[in-house]
Amino acid sequence: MASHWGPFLIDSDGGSVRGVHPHPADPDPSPISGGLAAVTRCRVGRPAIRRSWLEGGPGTATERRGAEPFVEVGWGEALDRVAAELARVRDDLGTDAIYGGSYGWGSSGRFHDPTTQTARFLRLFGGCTVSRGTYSGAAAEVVVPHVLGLTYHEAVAAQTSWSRIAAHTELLVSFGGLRLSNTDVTYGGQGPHLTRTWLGRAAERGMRMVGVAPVDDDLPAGLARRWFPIRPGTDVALMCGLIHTLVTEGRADLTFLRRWCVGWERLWAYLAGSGGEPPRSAEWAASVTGVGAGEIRALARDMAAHRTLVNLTLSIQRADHGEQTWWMGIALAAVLGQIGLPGGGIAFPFGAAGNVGAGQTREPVPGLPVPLLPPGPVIPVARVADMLEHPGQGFHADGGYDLYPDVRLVYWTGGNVFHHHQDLNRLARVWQRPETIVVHEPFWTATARRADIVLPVTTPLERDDLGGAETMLVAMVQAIEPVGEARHDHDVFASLAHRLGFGPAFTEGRTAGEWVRHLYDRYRQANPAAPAFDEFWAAGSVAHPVAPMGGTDQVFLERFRADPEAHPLRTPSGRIELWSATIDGYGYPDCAGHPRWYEPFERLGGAGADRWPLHLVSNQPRWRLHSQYDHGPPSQAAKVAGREPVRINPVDAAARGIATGDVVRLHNERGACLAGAVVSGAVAPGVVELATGAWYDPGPDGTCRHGNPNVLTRDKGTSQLAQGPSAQTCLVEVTRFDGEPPPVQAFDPPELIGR
Ligand SMILES: Nc1nc2c(c(=O)[nH]1)N[C@H]1C(S)=C(S)[C@@H](COP(=O)(O)OP(=O)(O)OC[C@H]3O[C@@H](n4cnc5c(=O)[nH]c(N)nc54)[C@H](O)[C@@H]3O)O[C@H]1N2
Ligand SMILES: Nc1nc2c(c(=O)[nH]1)N[C@H]1C(S)=C(S)[C@@H](COP(=O)(O)OP(=O)(O)OC[C@H]3O[C@@H](n4cnc5c(=O)[nH]c(N)nc54)[C@H](O)[C@@H]3O)O[C@H]1N2
Ligand SMILES: [Mo]
Repeated sequence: MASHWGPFLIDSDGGSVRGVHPHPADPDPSPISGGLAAVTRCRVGRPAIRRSWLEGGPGTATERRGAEPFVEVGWGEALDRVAAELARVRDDLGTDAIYGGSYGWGSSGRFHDPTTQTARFLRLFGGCTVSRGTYSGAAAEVVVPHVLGLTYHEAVAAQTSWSRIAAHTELLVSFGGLRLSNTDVTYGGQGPHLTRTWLGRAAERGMRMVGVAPVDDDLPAGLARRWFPIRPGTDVALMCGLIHTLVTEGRADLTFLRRWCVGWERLWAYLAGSGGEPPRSAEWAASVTGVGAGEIRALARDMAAHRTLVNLTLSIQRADHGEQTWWMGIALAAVLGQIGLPGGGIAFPFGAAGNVGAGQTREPVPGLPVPLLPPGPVIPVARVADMLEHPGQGFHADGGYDLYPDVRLVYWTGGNVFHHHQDLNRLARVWQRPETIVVHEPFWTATARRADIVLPVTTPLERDDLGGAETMLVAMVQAIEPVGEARHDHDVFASLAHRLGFGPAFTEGRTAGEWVRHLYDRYRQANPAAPAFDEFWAAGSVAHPVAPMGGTDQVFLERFRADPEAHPLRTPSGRIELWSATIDGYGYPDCAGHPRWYEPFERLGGAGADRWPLHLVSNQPRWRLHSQYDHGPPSQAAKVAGREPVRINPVDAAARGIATGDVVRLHNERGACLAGAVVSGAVAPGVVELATGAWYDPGPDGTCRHGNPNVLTRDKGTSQLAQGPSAQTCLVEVTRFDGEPPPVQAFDPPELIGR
């Protein structure tokens, strides 16, 4: 079986999972697979319709979403009602009134991927309002093309190979650490896990690591490593201090800055302190970051004296003004002058996904074809609540200006917006505005519970599919019967398409099983050495001929460095843009023409810290993928007092009378949640760490009883440039919860009325 967290073998009795075993080709399997033992639990058994919607029609008592019972109906009735409602909204209000942005990871599998299925269906239907970008890398996705002239995905595929890092890098300075557990996962399909092996080889040869991060175990244990704790959200200030030191001490590579970059003079004028601004020196950086000025200078010297790779993870851009961390990080590498040299320069986002540095493109296994997007509104993905709240209001993004559409119908598959979006109390309010919300889900997630119509769908264990990863193609052979009345997303859309008059266009006359064979045959046309389908299916997987990008031994921006005239970047200047006339021309107050420090809306030592003295880091969970299989054994084993664990430094815990195992309350002006305390020196003083994805479980006063951090985060765009999520900018207070804590009800199904 293939998954976002790697290949594994599944042992089943046809109805349930008996065991999940590591794949023989995987040297470092992920614990996440263990969650699949719970695949039959918390399932949506039958199509279900919210009672008031069923009785009163679209728009009835929408404030009761998530609070009232569902009526279970047959598939025929559910599909008739969904098709009629789609047609009503399209015909009366137009397709802009349907939001099909539907962000989420769903499950891997080339054919059954719910995002692709939904896009094909809604585009053939006539279109809808969609979203662009990701919660993962929204700011990076917009900055990288402006600065390096590559799309974000081109740049990630072109990253320096691990083999080159292992052979050449002397010092790896990583902003956001290099969290091995995060490399368990790659969107769309992870192959065997090799990051630990590569890091080990690099360390054996003598590579040292510096992890700039609020959490110590963001760096793998057992290697030559140094933890550089920093106040969260202040990386740009540290980068400024490093650059300032390099320049004033004569260690900057001015030749590189002049020949390979544009805009250095303007950036330096800012950093040196002009127009009444302070010089962005090591002393200034120390006052912002909490790191000593001497340490900053020592790190700058170390970086200049060695083959140094500057790595940027995604967490540092998922914050207020997140665009700046990546832009200034590229500037720092440019000042060091090692961009394009083996093992030196700039890298991203190692430590945020398992396939970075694999030196190969994603296996070209064809997926379900998606027709062109009909014209219609496109919103930055994390602006969904703004859209629902402010129809007709204008918004800026990357030089464009548009109006939010008036959305009346929301169609969601493969995502859990009531885990992933910021400020869930606000989302719950604006979620009342649409007239109809349709969700396809295997499980009774917080999002499914807040729908009007829930259609139960299968998981990958209940269907045949093709799994593509870097080095292997996996036969995802159905392991168990569909649970309850679950159907495949594809079959649901095929039935709807037939009702709406475009069935043959959607299915092209193929069943799901026939599509899987058809896609394999197309793969085989491109890879003639691959065996026939039946042979592949029986073998379970094939190692496939990989399509190397510049060889498996590539160096990021090597050709550009070798000859910038012959191989210019696709930026307006052909160089690395430390000054972007394009961005400057947008005239944004919150994103200038060169990277710079902006005060975030809150931070330790800055705004808000007098009221909320702790910084909340909501990072990725080790024991699950986001909210998926939170009810499964590995995630449940990590819970403390039945709640999501929150780690707090011993100093902060002592000041609050908190001990490991206590139930605690995290709160700020946006919301509150309970969690289970773990006192640990692995988090810096002033920092608390609560991973994302605990199933949202608000009590009567809105406090999440289970520990979803997004009741605390603010729903604000990074800046007008990218409008990405700023989840990592978040201050809180933590107090011990005394008395009898309320029970967690996240995993109890909603009240269901049979019919
Ligand atoms: N505070 C804070 N919030 C964050 C982040 C953070 O760092 N801090 N990180 C953000 C990031 S980077 C991301 S990517 C998002 C992740 O947010 P999501 O991608 O929304 O999270 P998942 O839990 O993976 O949700 C996938 C859902 O799809 C369902 N599903 C699985 N397979 C199928 C299928 O075949 N069909 C259908 N219809 N459904 C299926 C699963 O049951 C699950 O409910 O969270 C974001 N939120
Ligand atoms: N096991 C597992 N792996 C995953 C996922 C999962 O759900 N489970 N999700 C995947 C997804 S969708 C994505 S997008 C990637 C995300 O990749 P990232 O965004 O890079 O990962 P995070 O875990 O959010 O953050 C990594 C570390 O950055 C540190 N950090 C937070 N704020 C700051 C800051 O302001 N400055 C500095 N210097 N460090 C900071 C935190 O201590 C945190 O542990 O991970 C992927 N990997
Ligand atoms: Mo992500």
